[in-house]
Amino acid sequence: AIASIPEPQRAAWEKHTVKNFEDQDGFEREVVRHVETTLARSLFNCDEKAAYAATSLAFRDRLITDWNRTQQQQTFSDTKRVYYLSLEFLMGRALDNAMLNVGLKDTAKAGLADLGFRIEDIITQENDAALGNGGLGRLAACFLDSLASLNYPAWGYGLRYRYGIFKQEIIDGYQVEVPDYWLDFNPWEFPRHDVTVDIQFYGNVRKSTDANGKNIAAWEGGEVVQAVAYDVPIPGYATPTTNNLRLWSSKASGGEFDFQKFNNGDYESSVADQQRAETISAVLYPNDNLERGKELRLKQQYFWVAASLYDIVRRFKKSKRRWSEFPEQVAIQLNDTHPTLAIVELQRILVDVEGLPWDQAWKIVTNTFGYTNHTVLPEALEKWPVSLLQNLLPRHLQIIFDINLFFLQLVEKKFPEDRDILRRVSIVEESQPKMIRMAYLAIVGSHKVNGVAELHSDLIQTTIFKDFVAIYGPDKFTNVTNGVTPRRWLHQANPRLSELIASKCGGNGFLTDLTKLAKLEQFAGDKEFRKEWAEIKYANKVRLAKHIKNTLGVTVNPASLFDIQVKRIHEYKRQQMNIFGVIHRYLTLKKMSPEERKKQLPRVSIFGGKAAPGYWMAKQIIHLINSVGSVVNNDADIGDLLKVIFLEDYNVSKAEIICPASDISEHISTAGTEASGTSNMKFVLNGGLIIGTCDGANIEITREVGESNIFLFGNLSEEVEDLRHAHTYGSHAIDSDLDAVFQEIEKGTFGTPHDFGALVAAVRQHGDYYLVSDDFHSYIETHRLVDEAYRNQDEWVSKCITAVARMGFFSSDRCINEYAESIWNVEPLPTKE
Ligand code: RUG
Repeated sequence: AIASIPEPQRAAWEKHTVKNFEDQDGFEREVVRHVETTLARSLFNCDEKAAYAATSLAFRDRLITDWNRTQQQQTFSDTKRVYYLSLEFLMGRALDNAMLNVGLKDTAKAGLADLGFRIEDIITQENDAALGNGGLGRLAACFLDSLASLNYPAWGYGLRYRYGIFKQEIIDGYQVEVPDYWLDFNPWEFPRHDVTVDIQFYGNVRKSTDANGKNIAAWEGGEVVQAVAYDVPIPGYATPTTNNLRLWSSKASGGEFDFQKFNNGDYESSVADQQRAETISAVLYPNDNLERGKELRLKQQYFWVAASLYDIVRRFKKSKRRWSEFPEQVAIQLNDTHPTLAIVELQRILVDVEGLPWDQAWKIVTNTFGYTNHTVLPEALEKWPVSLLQNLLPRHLQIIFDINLFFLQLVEKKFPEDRDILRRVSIVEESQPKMIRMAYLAIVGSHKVNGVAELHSDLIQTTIFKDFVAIYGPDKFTNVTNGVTPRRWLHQANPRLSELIASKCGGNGFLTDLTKLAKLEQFAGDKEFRKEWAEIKYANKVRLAKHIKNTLGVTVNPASLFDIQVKRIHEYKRQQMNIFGVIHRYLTLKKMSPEERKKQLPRVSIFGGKAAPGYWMAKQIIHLINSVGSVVNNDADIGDLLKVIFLEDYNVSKAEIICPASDISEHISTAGTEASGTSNMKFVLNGGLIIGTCDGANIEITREVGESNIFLFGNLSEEVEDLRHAHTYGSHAIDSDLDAVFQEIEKGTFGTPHDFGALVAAVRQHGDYYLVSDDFHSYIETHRLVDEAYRNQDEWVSKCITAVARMGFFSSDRCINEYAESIWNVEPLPTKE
């Protein structure tokens, strides 16, 4: 135990306690101090990187004092805490966010200018913390922001990957992956070398009985790897509450390397163990909505889950409460099935280590966990081979079998006549090889299961988890529609729009209560206001046009309609349909006379997103987009009427430039496939309209903003099954416009036709699983309506203003309050100054 300072000496501490800077002078003093001492530089060799470092350290110092205070108060008050377990946290940059949250960005801007720097140049020095793939990881980051801003006592737990999501380069139109080593300088983390946990793998289980005849299981042998904690402070907006994100890094246990081997000259194998241990947290798996069943991935999951639970249990034990009170002190949310082993690990700790009876332990476990499902796509549902678990985590496999046994007994009692249900719901899939179904384990071990948008939550209850609704009743299942943080996605990304909104909504209050945006609606008809609004949109488009020019060398006209689709590249998200639509537009323009062309609305079609390195079809889509771009962008007949842009290396900091610059953004997944989507919310919040299918959160966005302020098209999720059936068993006629597009591709207009053969064949010959042909006509038709609507700028801008005014529901604050009330049962605990 760490002793605190005795009473008589406390006065000295209090006298010297760190005082935060509050003004420009104080800020500059801190920057110069860090440059001259921490960084050992001076005014003669302070470059932008050093100025970034010193600015970050100055703000970090501020956060740390708040963070200490928050943690102390949370510990003393002994209230319930939330632990958010996520294998991904897509945080983006921290400095800008920290400056805005403590309300000192203007101070820093003036201070940096005084010291010879432009704040924009300093902010952009920072590497993105890109510890995630896409929506799931970014949602976790938005949640951390809301938890702190709403003063909830909460910690995030994740892995400290040395390499985040790869950097994407486009070379000759193809995606090339480059490693993202982001830790060369990271002032936002604190290594806690005193907080380490030994994590065991492999080995075997010895069973025995004690003097009272009680069964005992001991997990013995195997190898041990050390988990070292790295803490990242998470500041709330306009509150001193600063929460903690704890990321685990792996390290060989028992010293750096084997000295014996080293001294014998066996240098290579002396470091081998160390390297093997460090591999666990080395790299983020770059798959989005796809699981690949690799052993290292399972190792990552257990390593992170075991370290986190050890930490949580240790903290609970300090309170000296009874075990039955654990769920009153601890709520653990599983972000997808990736942390599902936490359920098994807690049961193991309670039964094997703490000696609780199985049933008592299981009650504690199920009352502690909540599980969020993020997908219904079969290829994304996690399953692990029994043989892999047997080898890596032998005791956990036994516990899973026991959990399953007791669960199936319950099912049998409830449905004695239905033999087939046991096979359907068993956690162990009786396949070859046998598999553990992680989603089923997560449901059985949690007290609440939620989907992330209304349609998605309905779908999980009526399709993939239908039997579980019958077993547990509907109350175990609920919906919490996703949201985004307006701090980063409006205030930080679009400062001018944020300021304009504040001027009409009675100040910055909308940033902490987004429903206050409603006041904007009355200005939708105000000419002067619309003019200011349109000017800001134009300036944001100019900013993106500059980025395009600087990175790709292509000139785009900011007066064109900017049509943007940025997200992971996936067949279900249908970027292929978008690019087929672009080709259709190109062909239509080509057929027109020069006079006719002059009447057309110029458009820039912008794409961005990464393909999983092993996802060949997604990579073909990227190639087609780039190939179409190089033809269209150089066609003198077309000029500014159509440009096709593929933005390299889409990430959080680029999204902050892209979202404010859209006129229309595309959210066009096959109905029923996109669980929610969150960029749809970001784009509307930034004053762009969307074209989308009736899928995920698009449906609720429509309900909120009104059907006249969104462009919906395509088949509904209820229709998908029948259409797929018809493709497989009937004759599948391809839409005639789409067929013309395919013929043009096959003529070689966009390069070797063979390169794109698979994309065409997927629709024509292989059943068109994603219904591109079925939706193509209404997609094209709806784009025509977009063009038409955009011509009337007054009305268009009115629509945008109205839509923003009605977006109050989509704040991640609303979302977190719903989780707190209906799943976690936790209360805010504001940090006192
Ligand atoms: O694909 C989903 C998105 O629809 C959703 O908005 C996001 C956050 O809930 O999660 C995404 N997701 C789902 N990412 N990975 C998965 C499956 O593991």
